[in-house]
Amino acid sequence: MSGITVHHLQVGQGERIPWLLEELGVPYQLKKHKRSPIFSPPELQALHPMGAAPVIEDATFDKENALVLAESGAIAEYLIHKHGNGRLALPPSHKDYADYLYWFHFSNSTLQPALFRRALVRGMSSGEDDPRYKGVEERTKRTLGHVENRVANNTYLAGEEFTAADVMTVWSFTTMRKFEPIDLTEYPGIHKWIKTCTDRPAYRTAMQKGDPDLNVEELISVKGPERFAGAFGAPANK
Ligand SMILES: N[C@@H](CCC(=O)N[C@@H](CS)C(=O)NCC(=O)O)C(=O)O
Repeated sequence: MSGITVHHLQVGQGERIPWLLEELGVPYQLKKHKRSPIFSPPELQALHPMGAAPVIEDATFDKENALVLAESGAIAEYLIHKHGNGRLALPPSHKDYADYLYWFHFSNSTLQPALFRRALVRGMSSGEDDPRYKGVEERTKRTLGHVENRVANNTYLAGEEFTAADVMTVWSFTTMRKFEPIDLTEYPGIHKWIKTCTDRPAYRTAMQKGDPDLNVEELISVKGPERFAGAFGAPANK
């Protein structure tokens, strides 16, 4: 083994990592895995105790003992600092450093859990009038409104510079909508921001390599893509 290998479970958040590497201009090998039928296939589960993607193997510094790293935020920081000279991160001296940190972490710490929670509670509830669903819906709208407010007033999440915070977050409004729909009619700022980010050649190249069967124009449309076959979250009584 040599260099960096990215394990990507197709139609999933691992798309962030090839995108980041394309932006950084760092070479990598891409190993694509298919969902089986929803969760990771056995060969991907065997790579890391959590059995989830993305996972990278990095044999750059030790060919005999490749580093194995999971968790997209950790992978992004590792690649930026070990291979990317700190590009796409803002340094502590930057005026927007705190905003960069906040939005980088917001993606996996608040936004993704909010979307998953809504999907799961929808599946458990009797319908959209169910008080359990209404509670999480209110919370999710607050979360989405927070993102909307940010990108309606700034070109990118960290401010005026495109950063890894955008790479971490865009998928929640593109491919993730195959699992949990979000109609962007109410969020014109988010729609404009995802279009700006996904117009980048590095995004297009990464998606073409990792998920050539996904239609990017559908992913970035206002209404969003068709749902993934077998996605959870349909009301239990339907
Ligand atoms: N917080 C983790 C989440 C990883 C995760 O749940 N990945 C999903 C892909 S979207 C996965 O591997 N699902 C299949 C499984 O858990 O078996 C990260 O950001 O890397």
